[in-house]
Amino acid sequence: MLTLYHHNISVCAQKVRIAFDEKQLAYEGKEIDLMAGEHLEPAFLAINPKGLVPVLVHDEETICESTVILEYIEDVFPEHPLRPAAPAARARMRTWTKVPDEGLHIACASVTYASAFVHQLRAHHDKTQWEERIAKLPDRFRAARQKQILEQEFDAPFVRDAVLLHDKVLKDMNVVLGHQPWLAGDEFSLADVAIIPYVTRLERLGLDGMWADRPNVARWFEATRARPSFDTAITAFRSNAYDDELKKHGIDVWPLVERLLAA
Ligand SMILES: N[C@@H](CCC(=O)N[C@@H](CS)C(=O)NCC(=O)O)C(=O)O
Repeated sequence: MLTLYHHNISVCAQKVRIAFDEKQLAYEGKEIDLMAGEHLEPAFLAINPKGLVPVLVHDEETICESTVILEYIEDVFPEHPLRPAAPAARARMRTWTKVPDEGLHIACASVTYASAFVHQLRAHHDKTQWEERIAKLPDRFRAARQKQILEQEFDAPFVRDAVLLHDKVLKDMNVVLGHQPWLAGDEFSLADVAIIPYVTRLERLGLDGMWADRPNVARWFEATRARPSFDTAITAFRSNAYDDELKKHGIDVWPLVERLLAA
């Protein structure tokens, strides 16, 4: 029995849902309401003390961290493989799955918070409530970052670096995708699974201008959206509460992003 604790628009949860669909694995989904702070309640902290989704529970085993979950399900369910067989392609795949863990994920959270979530949090919580919420976050670096963003929005110092990191990843993707259809080579793999949610997030924030001059990224993104797993794992989980807000506020920040990229 596979149980996934997740959230509809969580990028890390999207990765795992894409893999489940590509591998034709059935699972039971338990949605954790991040906006309501359900991930910081004792019941969820008992499952993941870091207070983060996704979490996979497979029979008696609890696995946190999306990249670890992706590798775990490949190990346990090798059918419909998403890991290339050849060692070199597998190494290329892992180079991409490390990209979110080595900075892109935090950068994505920073850009999303600074452009959209900050407005949603303010709409749902007064200052005392969001201070209480931040105080509960187990990861103090994450807490400090969220606090700064709530206070300074797009002017928070690390938001610029977050935008530039996205730009660098898109640039690297454009080069690699100039000579192969998918990020690790000829086959769709965990490399693509790991990156799709981050490009989708930029698109949902109305920041697709970031690859206007990167045709290989545009072609790859179209190809990922044409796969049934995109609909099952991402589109089917669209929510007006989150997605419409992302677009509404993202459009406001596009001129700021453009300015940062031009500087
Ligand atoms: N490195 C972790 C990151 C997990 C993570 O940051 N999850 C986000 C949703 S995408 C979350 O639970 N955020 C709650 C919060 O920031 O309070 C992974 O890959 O699973």
